[in-house]
Amino acid sequence: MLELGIVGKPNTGKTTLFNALTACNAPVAPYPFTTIEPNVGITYIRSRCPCSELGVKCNPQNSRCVEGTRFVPTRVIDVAGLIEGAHRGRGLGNRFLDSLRMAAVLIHVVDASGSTDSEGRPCEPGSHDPLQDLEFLEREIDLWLKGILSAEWERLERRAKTERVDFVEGLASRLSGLGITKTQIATALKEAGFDLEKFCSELRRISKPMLIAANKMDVQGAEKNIERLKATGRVVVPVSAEAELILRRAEERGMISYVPGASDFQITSKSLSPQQLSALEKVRELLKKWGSTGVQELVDKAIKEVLGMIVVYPVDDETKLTDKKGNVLPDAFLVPRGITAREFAYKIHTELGETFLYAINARTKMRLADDYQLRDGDIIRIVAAKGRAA
Ligand SMILES: Nc1nc2c(ncn2[C@@H]2O[C@H](COP(=O)(O)OP(=O)(O)O)[C@@H](O)[C@H]2O)c(=O)[nH]1
Ligand SMILES: [Mg+2]
Repeated sequence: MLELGIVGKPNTGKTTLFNALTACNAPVAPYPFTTIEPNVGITYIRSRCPCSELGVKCNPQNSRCVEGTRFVPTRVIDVAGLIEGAHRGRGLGNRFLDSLRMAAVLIHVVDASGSTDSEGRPCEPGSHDPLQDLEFLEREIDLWLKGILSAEWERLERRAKTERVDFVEGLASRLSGLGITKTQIATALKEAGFDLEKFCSELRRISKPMLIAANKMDVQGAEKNIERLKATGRVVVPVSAEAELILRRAEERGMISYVPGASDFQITSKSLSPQQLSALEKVRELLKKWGSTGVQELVDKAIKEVLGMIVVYPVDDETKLTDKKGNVLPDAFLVPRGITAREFAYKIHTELGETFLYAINARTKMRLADDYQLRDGDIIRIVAAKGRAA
């Protein structure tokens, strides 16, 4: 399963975001290093479920469907606060960085209100410039990669003086534990040449793409910084992790009805205290202003836009849109954009890939060309020589 990594300096709201995304409890506190071990949980990416368009009632097995919106699970990891020097082990940074090994995409949480200094200590709102936090974090990840690679890189360089050396092969074994592929290594080498620092920076950009969560948008003064963060050209999503956490907790306790990502909610309980009501109304004001808390949009963007994934629905029966047990549109798979039906078959099951014959588009009932690239929302039946399909 894909993994989203939440990174940033201490106190920007990473754990609050993690808790909102996973609606489970991890310790939150306004001082550095509250999080010692990484928290790992499951969160959901939003996608339009074909059920409403096709007028069928779905029975999701690996995902959830709420009023025509399919929520597809993905792993999320809350990495403890990183400060400058983390790659050298400062503030346990090395260990924290190591927990990013399997992350496919990174969410960098910054405190857009500027009320956290560069070491993660609370400070007067607006007194720290969040733009300063962007480059430091990218650099720490570059240097962490450099630390992992430098011995092997030097060895390859020495050998290259006397023989032909394949750098891609040489580096691949050091990087396989980081979920980094040979293609990614080759691309980074092509861009950077044989400059190790440049290579690490390219490799980070390619293998750990990042977007910015401009958190604490509810605090006065955040708005101006959000515009400045956007002006850097990075993908920036304004969020209030705290507001989303309030909503998801209230929903969990049956106080409100709220679908993650929605622009409003309904109060469903009659026994709320005046404090609870006023906290909820404050959140409602925020939703009115920003359209949503931004949190659901953030993870949707991370997976779909930044990582370039699409959602595909495999079925066994293309007329009933069911699996073998009769479940309608049972599974939603996150797969890379550009994948072919045969490659998709391998993702479902190695054997299905090996015995793949052809695939059918369940919407048109037409057989797909071998080079057809799957589209977001496609419903696909795989026909294989052995066994009958997904
Ligand atoms: N105003 C505001 N405060 C927030 C928000 N998200 C987190 N915080 C607060 O920021 C502080 C640090 O949060 P925490 O999640 O522990 O940060 P971490 O160190 O990055 O994991 C806590 O006091 C949170 O309540 C937000 O969206 N708005
Ligand atoms: Mg934390």
